[in-house]
Formats: sequence, C-alpha cells, structure tokens
Amino acid sequence: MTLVKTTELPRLNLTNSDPKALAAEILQALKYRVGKDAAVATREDWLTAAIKVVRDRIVDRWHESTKEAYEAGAKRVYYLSLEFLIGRLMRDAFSNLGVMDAMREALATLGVDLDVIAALEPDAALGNGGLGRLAACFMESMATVGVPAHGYGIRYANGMFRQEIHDGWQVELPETWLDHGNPWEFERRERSFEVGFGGTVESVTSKDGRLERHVWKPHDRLLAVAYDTPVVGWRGARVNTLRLWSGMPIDPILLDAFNAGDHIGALRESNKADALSRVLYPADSSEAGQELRLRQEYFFSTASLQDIIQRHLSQYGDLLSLPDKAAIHLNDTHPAIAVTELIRLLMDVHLLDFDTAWDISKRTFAYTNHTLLPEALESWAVPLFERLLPRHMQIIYAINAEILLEARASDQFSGEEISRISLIQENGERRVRMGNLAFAGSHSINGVSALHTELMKETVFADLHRLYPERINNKTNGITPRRWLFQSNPGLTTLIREAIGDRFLDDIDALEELDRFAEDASFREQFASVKRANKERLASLVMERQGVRVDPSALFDIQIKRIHEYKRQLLNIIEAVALYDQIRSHPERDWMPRVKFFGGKAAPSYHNAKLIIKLANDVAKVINRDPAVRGLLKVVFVPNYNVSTAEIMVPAADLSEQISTAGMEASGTGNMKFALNGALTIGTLDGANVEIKECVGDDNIFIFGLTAADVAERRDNGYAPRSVIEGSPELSQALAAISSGVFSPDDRNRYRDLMDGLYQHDWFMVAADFDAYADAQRQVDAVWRDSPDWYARAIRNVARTGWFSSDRTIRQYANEIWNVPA
Ligand code: GL9
Repeated sequence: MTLVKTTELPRLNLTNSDPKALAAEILQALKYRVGKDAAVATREDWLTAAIKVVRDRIVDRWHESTKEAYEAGAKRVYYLSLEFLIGRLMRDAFSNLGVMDAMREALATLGVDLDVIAALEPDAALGNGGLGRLAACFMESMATVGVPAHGYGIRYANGMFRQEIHDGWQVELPETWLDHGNPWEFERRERSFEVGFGGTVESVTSKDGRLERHVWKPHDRLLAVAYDTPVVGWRGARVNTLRLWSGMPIDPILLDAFNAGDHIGALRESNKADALSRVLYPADSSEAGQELRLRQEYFFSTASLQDIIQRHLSQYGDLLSLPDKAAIHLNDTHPAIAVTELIRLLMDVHLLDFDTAWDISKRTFAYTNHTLLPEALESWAVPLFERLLPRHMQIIYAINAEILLEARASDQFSGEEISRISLIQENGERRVRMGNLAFAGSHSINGVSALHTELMKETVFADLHRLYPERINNKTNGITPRRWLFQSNPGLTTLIREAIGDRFLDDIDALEELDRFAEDASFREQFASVKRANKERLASLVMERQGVRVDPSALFDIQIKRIHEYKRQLLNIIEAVALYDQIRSHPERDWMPRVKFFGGKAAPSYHNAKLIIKLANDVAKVINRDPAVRGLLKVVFVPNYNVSTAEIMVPAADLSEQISTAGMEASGTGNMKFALNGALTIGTLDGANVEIKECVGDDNIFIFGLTAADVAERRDNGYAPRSVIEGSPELSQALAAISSGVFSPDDRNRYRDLMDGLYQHDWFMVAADFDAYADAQRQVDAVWRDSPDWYARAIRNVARTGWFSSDRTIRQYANEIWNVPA
C-alpha cells in the first residue's frame, strides 16, 4: 500500500465539539434516541446515534438560517426537481461542519470505526444520473454561497434500482434505502396538502351571468406529506431545506368496505396514495409516458406550490409580490405542470384574473433544459391530460391563445412555424408539449453548456427563441468540490494544501496557484503517489466485489455514466477489441498496460443498452483470460455504479472517457469530476468538454472526432457507414469478430443485429469516429509512457478546473436568473 498523508480539514468553532464531549453525547443518543445499550448496539445503531449528534448541531444552524432569511425579507429560491441523487450524507455533513476528525476520535474511544459505519449508510439514490446529481450539487452550493433555498421533490420509497450482473446481463433489484429508517429526515405531518386528480370543472357565474370563477371538483383526492432534510453548506455557512413529499391517503382504510368483507378493496385509497411516491422512474433521457409519471409530476408540483404560497402569504399577506420574493426553478420539464398549477391556484383559489396570474407566473418561473434528445422532450396525450387534469387543460388553451396571438401579431412566423410554437402538437395524436409550456411560462430558459445552449437556439427552441429572444441563456453545469475533491480525494486535498495553502478550500479559483507545480519534479512524484494510492483503493474494491485482480501501475481508463447509445460505450468496447487484436498480432511492440473500467445502469426497457452491458462483460471474459494478452489489457465492468462507487472511481482515474456523439451530450458533469481529480480527458467536442478544453488547454486533453456541425452535415448528406467501415481494417476486423460470435460462443448471433445497425445506419457515428478515436488512444499511450509529462498535464487539469465548481454555477443563476444576492 502506498502511504499518503491526509490532514484534517479546518474545524469550525462549534460548541461542544471536542471528542470527549462528543463521545458522551453519542452514548446518550444511543441510549435515549435509539433506545439501545452500548453492549448490544449494532453498527447501524452507532451510525444512527453518531448522525443524530451531528444533526442536532445542524438544526441549530438551520433555525438560525431560516430566521435570518425571514427577518431580512430575503427572496427565496425554490428548486423543483423530480430527482435528487444525493448519495450518502454523513461524510458530507461531518466534513462541511468541520467535525470529521473529532467524530472519528470520539467514536474510536467507544470502539467504533467511523469508516466502517460510514460504509453502512445507504445511498439516497433519488435520481437516475447527471440531472439528479446536479440537483444535489446545487443544493450543497446554494447552502455554501448563502442562497436561502428549498429543494422540492418526491420521497421515493424505492430509489434507483440496484444493478446486479448475472452471467454478464443486467438484473434490476429494488433499492430499499429506508430499511433502517432515515436518521436525517424530519417528518412534518402537519405540513400536508391535498392533491386532486380527475373529476369535473364547474363554472360559477354571478347574478348578471358573468363568469366569476372555475371550481375544479377532483374525483380522486389524497395528501402529500412533507419530509425535511437539512442541507449543510461548507463550514456550515447556511443550512437549507430539502423537502420531499410522500403520498398519504385521506382515509387510510375504507371502513364500509372492510366491514362488508372486502379487506383488499378497503385499502384501495391507501395503495393509490402509496403508488405516487413508491418508485423513481428509471428512464434516462427518455420518457416512459405513463400515467403514473404524470401523476407524480403533478403531485409534487401542487404540494410544493401550495407550500410556497402558504409561506409567502403568511409573511407578506398578498400574492402580487410573489415574483419579488420567490424564484421557482423548473429542473427540466418534469415540473412544467407547475406553470398551470400556479395559475390555477392564483385564479381559482386566490381569485386573481388570468392576465395577472399569467404575469406573476412568468416573472416567478425559470426553466433549465437538460437534453435535446427528441425522445426526452416530454409530451402528454391530450385525452389523458384532460382526464387527469381537466382544469389545467383549460389553462393550457388559455396560455396557448396568448402566445399564438403574440406570434401572429409579430408578423414574423409562417403557419408551420406557428404550429411549432403551439403548446399542442397537432400532427398525429394531439399532445401537450411540456417543453413549450415551460418555455412560455418562464422568464429565463437556460441550457447547461455553451454548446448545448447554442444548439437549443438553433434546434428545439428555434421558433420560441425568435419570438422571445431575450429568454435563452447559458449556465454551464458545475460540481461541488466538497464532495468531489475534499471528501472523495483526501490525499490530493492534503497535497494541494501543503503546496498552495488553504485558500482554495473557500475560494476554488485559488487552485490556479497549483499550475506552477506541474514543473516541479518532486511535487509530480507526490502527486503520482496519491494517484497510486487511489488506484489501489479501487483495485481492492474490484477484488472484493468481483474477484478481479488489476494492476495499479497500469493506466486506469474509466467510462462511468448511464449506458446510452449516444454516450458510445460501444465505441470504447470496439476499440478494446481492436487493441486486443493488435496486442496479439504485434507482441513485440511496447504496449502500455491498461485497464478499461466501465460502470453504469441501463434503463430496464432499453434493449440495446442492456446488450452493450452484456458485450462489455463478454469481451472482458475473453480478454482477461487470454494468456497472449500478458496482462497488457484488462476490461472490468463494475456492477451497481452509483454515487458512492463514483467517489472511489473518479479519484482513481488516469483517463476519463467523454466520447459522446458531438451535439448529443448536453453538458456532462462526470467529465468535470475527473478533470478536477487529475485525470486527462479523451473526448469529443461535445457538451462541457468544449469548455474543459478551453480551461485546461489543448495540450492537456485528447480531443478527437467529428464536431456537432460535422455530425449534422454527415447526417444531412447521407452518411454511408458501410464504406467507412470497409475503409478501416482495424474496425472491420473488430466488428467481424464481435458479429461472428468470438465473444459469445454460447450464442453466436447475440451481437449480429447490434453490429448490423452500425453497417446500416450508425446514427451515433461510431464508425465515422473510430479511427480518430483509436489514434487518440495511441497518443494517450505515448504521453503515458513519458510519465513526468503525463503527471504535469494531470496537475494542470486540477489547477485549471476550479471554474467547474457548482458555486460558480449557482452564483450565475443567483445573479442572472433569480435576482438574489450570492
Ligand atoms: C442530462 C444530460 O444528459 C447531461 O449531459 C447533463 O450533464 C445533465 C445535467 O444537466 O442532464 N439530461 C438528462 O436527461 N440526463 C442527464 O444527465 N439524464 C439523467 O440524469 C439520467
């Protein structure tokens, strides 16, 4: 094992944070709050007790923060997101409060190892991937930069599924993160709101026959109950609230049915309510389009808005000032229904007229778009929408009339363009377009990287952008350096502190001072030994979990993210196969040992994605066993990739794979985590890779392949993958091997269709980019061979990627969208 020094992060001046006092408190908590004696306590009990002791300190800051914001009459930010991919909270909270080492010592005196209990904490996996993780980073950054904010979402009882690999195939199992209770949350039964579905809309008219208002009489009704989790900023700067809603029946049991002997039917209401917050849809960048999903979206949107309105009214007494005191942010279109719900509440409950309600709405909402993939742009069939939310359908027609009138009046749109602006898609089945609704109802619409934002203007929102040209703006994504550097890479954090001091802990831009250490040979060696220790940690994990041995001195090449054709794990696997051929045909060459790691989940209904997982495992099996490879290449698929696994894999990477088809990855955030931890990127000019390249400099990144413009042009001009494949001997050989069953001797046709797809259409341009990618990989080998140069480049990556902190992103949202100080 490589020994790496780690130093504790600066402590906060908290009362009673010396280890002795903490140990006594932990024992108290164990006894009186968990109800256990130390002699019989399980490790989970110790975990709960330790968390409760720190949680008490968080609550103190929480109340102070809330009170400060209230007394100052501060504008609040409400972040509505169907996903929060939080991961574990203990290390985050302990570290941000500066009590990590004190707690470690305190627990040690009680015979408890902090690292052991930390590993027992389940991941809160209330999200699919990048979009949900971004929401979690944003929550931490808002607390850090001092933005008073509430996150609103759903408290799924079953989060993202657990992935097992059986014989190379993905198997999905339910994730039960609440099994041992959740020591972080506070249930707020008193904070519950009614949610309705279906039914009819009645109009109330005055004596003279004028329409006064609409009254929606829902058919189904249930309650949304709040559960609050405090979110601590760095050094306890602020504590904000993540409020997650859980479904509850109004009548837990239908007694008449029960007494009549219908014991199952008696629980009908209860089951319906339960279903709303039961499971996270595991669809990634694609919509299941199912009724339950729309119900979930409305459920959490209405509860959140009722909560916001109640808070606003109790402080300010009227709703005209709502846009001055509340910024409501729509994280993708999932909460877009909130636009119509706010208007409904303002009109039907608070008796404002449509024009006023519409104006308040536009000044209050802002919307972030996270993907251009057409299959991910939500839309709902009009009959379904009308049946579940009849009043909202009326409001949609009213909004549509407004915007189409504006479009017509502007005299710049053809009939076809106007039909693209409409909230209702008319060709084929009539559908409500949620992206257009979110756009129309918001004053700001942002993309998540410079390239993505430009493409938004040119493609999906071209017409709406022409109608409202001041609305689209860019906010390049970011990641919190607390979780993704300080906590997950303590070795590197300590090394940086020794080199440039502590300023970067509070001002990440100060990382720039590390740049000159790229030229310092002794620093490079220390940097390499930190990386080595992180790689050993990953090697042990893979050994423990999978019994696979990997050599930490090999280049660790890592692609971890959802499995999707546009992310092109397939390109990477095919390159591995080609490399395997080369190593066998040219054993005399000076090959650099490499381990290719893969990790990621596939949407359960996504056939090709699941097949790609199987292929990675099949290829791994053959290559890893072949003595002719002499350990020069290994392929490892790490099962159940999640936030906690990322925290171990990211710091261990030498090479970060960011190889999506240009124009398709909106931003990416894994790319930022890797660069900040000193991995070099091999990637296309896609998403935030473009900006990473600008920050780190062309020499410190491996860029290859078609640009977004090239891809569009190739697609327009009739791209013929077959001739490309035939022109590349390495590629043809690799495809032929996979297609003919070299890696699937038990089912030789397993990959035939997948490979045929590449010959026939190759929508994702795997063939078109293959040679450029393989060349870039050989350049990687060349730089890796010259190891001081490699580490110099790695150090420059760390030094130059502070800009990708989510603190920077959040400050931009605060200043340019929300109009709150930060
Ligand atoms: C995504 C984009 O695909 C990513 O490129 C982007 O970094 C994140 C955050 O902005 O949003 N959009 C999207 O639907 N997902 C993203 O990751 N999907 C998942 O979260 C699974």
